[in-house]
Amino acid sequence: MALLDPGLKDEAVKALTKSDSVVIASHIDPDGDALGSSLALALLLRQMGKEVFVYNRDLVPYSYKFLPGAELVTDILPKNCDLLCLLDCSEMARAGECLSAWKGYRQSLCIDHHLTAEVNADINLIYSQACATGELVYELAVVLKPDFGIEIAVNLYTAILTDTGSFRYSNSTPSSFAIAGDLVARGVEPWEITQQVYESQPLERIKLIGRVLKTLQISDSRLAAAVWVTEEMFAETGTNSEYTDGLVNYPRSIAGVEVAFMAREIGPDEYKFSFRSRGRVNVAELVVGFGGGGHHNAAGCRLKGPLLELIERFFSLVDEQCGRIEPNA
Ligand SMILES: [Mn+2]
Repeated sequence: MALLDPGLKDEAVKALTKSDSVVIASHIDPDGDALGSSLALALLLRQMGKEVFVYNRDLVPYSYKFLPGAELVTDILPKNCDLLCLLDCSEMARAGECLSAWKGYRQSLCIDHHLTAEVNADINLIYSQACATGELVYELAVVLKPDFGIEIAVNLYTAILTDTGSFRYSNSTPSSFAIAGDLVARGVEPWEITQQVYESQPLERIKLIGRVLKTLQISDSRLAAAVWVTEEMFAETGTNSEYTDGLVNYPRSIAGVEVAFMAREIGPDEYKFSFRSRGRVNVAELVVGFGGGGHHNAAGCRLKGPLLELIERFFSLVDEQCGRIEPNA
């Protein structure tokens, strides 16, 4: 069930083994996979005696502060290292400072599972069949340090748990479960991780959910649903964008809804859209014309314009993709 091509895996293992100093970077607004896979690799390399830096432009969200090694994350990109590893990041625009710094490192390695991967490193381990970047890091970990312990296991488990939506999404494969099983055998306590990730919500977040759900819009066809969140709502509830993780799953959970999205205000009349599909519509395709990217079932883009018009536009696109309406003559 191993995904990594043996030749490429060898190349990656060699690059990691011979490098004395390594920078590990992942996408901005990091999620459980970005952080879990980065920290797992970082701890692994530290145990191998390397100097390791974990770079992210953004802070570690509250729900992932428990991850072993979370304190290693820095928003200052170290220069002059032997190797730059970019994890779980398909677009250079989402890598923070890495794009400009890319050439400042002796070698680069990309490990990712996005459908729309546009990153070109010296070595590219890009497998969209992987449920999480954590799955690919696991395959490297069992080669680099077969007896890796609980701290690395917790990070990898969290990466896979969160990117599979707790093993509910269609990207949950036999290997997702097999790897999770191995990680549990290494000492991971599933309920402990569940509590940290999903059941330690600040009261402010529940208040924010209440505000956001009031914005619910549903298309005439009932195939698409949307919610939005504004700076004003953050101010009213004492929250920020960190608290919006997973909110888009509420509109998607409506019976019959194929695609749901959440728009988050990021500037005057400017929004970051996060799309989730139930499976029929490829939302990575839906956003690619708007400069966005992602996976079949989860994608995003940034757009300017009056919000309600943008929502209507996406409602029509979803209808078209579902083949329910004829395009206007
Ligand atoms: Mn991921």
